[in-house]
Amino acid sequence: MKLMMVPLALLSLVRMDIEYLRDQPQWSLWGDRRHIHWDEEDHVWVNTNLRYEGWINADWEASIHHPKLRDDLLHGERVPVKKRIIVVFRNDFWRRQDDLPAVAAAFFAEQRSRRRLLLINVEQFSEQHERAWPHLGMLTVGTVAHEEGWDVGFWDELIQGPVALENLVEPGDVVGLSLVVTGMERGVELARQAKALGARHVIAGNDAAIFRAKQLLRIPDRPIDAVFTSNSTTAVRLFFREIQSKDLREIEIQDVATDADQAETRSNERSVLRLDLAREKNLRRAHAFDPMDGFTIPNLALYSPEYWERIWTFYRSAYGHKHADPANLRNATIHLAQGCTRTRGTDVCTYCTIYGVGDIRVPDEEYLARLAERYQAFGINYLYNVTDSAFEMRPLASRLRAIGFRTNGLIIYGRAQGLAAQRALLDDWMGLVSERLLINCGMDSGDDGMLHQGILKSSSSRGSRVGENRQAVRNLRDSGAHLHASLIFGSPGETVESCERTLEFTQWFADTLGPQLDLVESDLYWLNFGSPAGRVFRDYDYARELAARAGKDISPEDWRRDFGQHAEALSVPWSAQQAWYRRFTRIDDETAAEYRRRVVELMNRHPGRIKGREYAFKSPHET
Ligand code: B12
Repeated sequence: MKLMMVPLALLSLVRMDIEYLRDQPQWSLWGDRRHIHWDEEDHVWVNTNLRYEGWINADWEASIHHPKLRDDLLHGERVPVKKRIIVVFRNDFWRRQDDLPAVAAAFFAEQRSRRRLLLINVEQFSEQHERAWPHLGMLTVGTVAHEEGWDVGFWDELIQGPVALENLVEPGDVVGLSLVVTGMERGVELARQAKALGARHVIAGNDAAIFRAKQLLRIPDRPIDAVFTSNSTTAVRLFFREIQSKDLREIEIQDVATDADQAETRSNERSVLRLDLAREKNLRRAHAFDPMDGFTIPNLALYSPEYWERIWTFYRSAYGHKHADPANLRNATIHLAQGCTRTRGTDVCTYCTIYGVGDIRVPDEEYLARLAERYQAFGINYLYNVTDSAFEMRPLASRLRAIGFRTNGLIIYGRAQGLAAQRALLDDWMGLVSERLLINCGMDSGDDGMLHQGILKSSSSRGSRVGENRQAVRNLRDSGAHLHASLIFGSPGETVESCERTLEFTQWFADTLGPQLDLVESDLYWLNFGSPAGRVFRDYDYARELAARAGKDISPEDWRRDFGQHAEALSVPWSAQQAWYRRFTRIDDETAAEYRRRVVELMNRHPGRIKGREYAFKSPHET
């Protein structure tokens, strides 16, 4: 009897995996690549080119007699691909370790460590921030790795506090660090700890890592082995597929850098974005551009129920009073489209450190329908769309309406220029919610000089940006939408008078909107690598231009001491931040801090405001 069990026990230790060979479709994927996308769920290509063919009408009539044709026209032609059967050892056996013979357990422990990914959202000031939103970036990477058969664990320092790696990392693990500006130094320390605990590889991604990939990979003791230098999920998928059988040095994947020289220079400076755009155009011409890269339907259940409960509890306590049924609020971040309409591909506000703003793409209805369905099925009823600026994306609003998209509430980013000029579009967005629409808008300043020259809020020099800010507020009031405004004190050329104008403007829109004004975040002008203003670390003439805006000048020695010497740093030192004020404004960081305090006081008198997010970010150095 016992002997009979062995083959069965052995059989229970393997699993048959099917690999779908995307590059081997069963029949040709004809037509324009933009209308062909991969269906992750059914593992087929979906070719919707039929919809775009001139002779569609004839087809439509004919299709009445040919259900397949009608189906292809309606839902796209579904093209299966060749498959490969892979026999893999079960990586969840460790949950059943107690019933395995010791030899097998040891053997499989080794197997298991080959495919465990631990993702960490690194945050060195976790106590400072609101903890009301899940980390969609980590979840997206985790979803892709999990689809490739990896066991994925998460730790979000923003939500869960500092991570104790010794409790989580096991020999052979891959540790993934999600790095934004407030996590760089700590991220490098955690990478060293993870290596000391036996992690096989430490990889990094997210905006700050993307903008400082070379610098991260140049660190002498190589704490970080690879940096993902874009938002590409194809790069993530290929990495977790190939690293199972290849050594890191053999890996050659676009946008995965394992060596500083390999890492592309990333920045929101126009000169760099122009190169990115040219590269994209060439890929499109060669039909090698995947318009759906970066769009992945997240597996929301990969985050634990405890993680979700923490977020929902925090959200309900901070924002609940703005909702009809706070007790049943289930909020989440969603990625409905990519890019910022302000950029037109190459022109970015001088302080912006969001990677990918020039990459503007809107997914098709079929994808949006599946995405909305996934969130609905998980019970999410309040969505924060993270698209850098979605308001003016008319195709997105119309596709959402076409698929019958509806949610209790929605947050989108919108530019004042768009809100002022496209009143009707506000009603379109309002039509997608049953309770509330919140527009997150960088109003930034009440001074035209700051908005036109300091921040370069728009590529058009015509008209008044402050006038647009005010018209945007009036349109929001009339539409019933709510506002989350952000302000900045310290743009190039800033003076006490321009700060006063910003304060006066804030009082005006608070009075104009009343309860429709939810919160105002005020900020210093943060100087970060990757922003157009980051050029100041490499370009003395640009520094002179900035100084001239404040009626000042800067000597080469002062420039080198204040900025030049930090060009290769991982993050911008506070001294350079203070020098920014000293050299390029007519105020200083303390005056800016004082105006931030006055905005907080103004909002503390505003009935129904959201508490706890007055300061977008307060550096520990700040008074
Ligand atoms: C939603 C959001 C939040 C939410 C949720 C937390 C979070 N970080 O997601 C909240 C409001 C809590 C938040 C807080 C903060 N945020 Co924030 N946030 C965003 C926002 C609007 C969207 C992020 C998002 O969900 N994108 C969509 C997902 C799918 O993509 P993703 O996160 O970029 O991840 C992709 C890639 O980067 C990559 N990736 C990401 N992580 C990893 C890890 C590995 C191992 C790999 C391989 C790949 C990888 O793969 C993902 C799929 O493509 C971005 C702006 C933007 N549009 O990116 C700012 C942004 C990321 N935030 C920023 C900052 C500074 C902060 C704060 C520090 C600010 C503050 N208030 O103090 C805090 C703390 C951040 C933290 N440690 O989490 C900055 C970062 C700037 C920079 N260059 O570093 C951004 C870019 C905004 C800005 N104005 O510059 N944020």
